[in-house]
Amino acid sequence: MVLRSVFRAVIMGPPGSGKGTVSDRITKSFGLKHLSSGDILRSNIEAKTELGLLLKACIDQGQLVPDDVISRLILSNLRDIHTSWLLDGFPRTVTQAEALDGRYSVDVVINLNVPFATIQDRLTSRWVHLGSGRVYNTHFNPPAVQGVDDITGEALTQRDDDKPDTVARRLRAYEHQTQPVLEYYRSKGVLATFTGTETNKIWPHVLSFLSSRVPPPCDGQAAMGKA
Ligand code: G5P
Ligand code: MG
Repeated sequence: MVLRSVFRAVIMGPPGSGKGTVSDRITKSFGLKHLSSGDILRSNIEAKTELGLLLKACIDQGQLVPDDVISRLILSNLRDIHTSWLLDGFPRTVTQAEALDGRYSVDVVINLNVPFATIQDRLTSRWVHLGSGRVYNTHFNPPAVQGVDDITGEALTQRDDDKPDTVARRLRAYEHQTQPVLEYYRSKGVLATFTGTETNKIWPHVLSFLSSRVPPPCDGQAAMGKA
């Protein structure tokens, strides 16, 4: 039996920088399992779990949820994944990064460095499919039929935290609480920053960077390249 190493990646960037969009392309190209902290929280809200009800106000106001709660939630999800993974939206504070470090060593951190000025417009025209986390945008990547998910045919919704005031608060939280995490990973030598205003221009650089680093998936099925 040939044993292959597990590859562990994190994707970071301000709200609306394209983490979900790029994660989807990475998943299709490299077969990494995508875990988004925001998607997990939103599915708890949708399912009206105790945790979801407790955290909804916090998320709707554009504030980060408590470190211990999100760290426990993500680490318990990771425990069930035995293949290569990509974490999106976690860690978001140095405390969370230390909690992750205590359990796993991260191979690369992809940082999408998109200017704040580019972001506001993107979020107000975003539509999401709650079940899968698939993201659309009325200008950038519209669904085939307006308001409907391409794959399932289910209705798309807009996120409660995509209102302009809330987006401004999320950007402030990013600046004060999340940017220090970039320094944390830079000092560990795993940070790779990709700067730009368009995902389609950033993506080829991410693709080529990961192509030389991600080991082939165990079943060898995931196609490399086009997403
Ligand atoms: P989330 O869900 O992690 P954010 O704020 O980090 O939310 P968000 O909003 O999900 O990030 P994104 O994933 O970076 O953004 O971006 P995206 O969805 O791919 O793209 C945004 C839009 O732009 C889409 O409509 C897309 O189609 C479009 N787009 C992409 N590229 C382009 C382009 O080139 N051009 C154009 N025109 N459009 C483009 O977290 C939500 C909340 O959960 C809590 C917090 O309250 C947080 O605010 N939370 C945590 N709290 C504490 N700790 C954690 N670790 C937490 N994680 C989540
Ligand atoms: Mg996202």
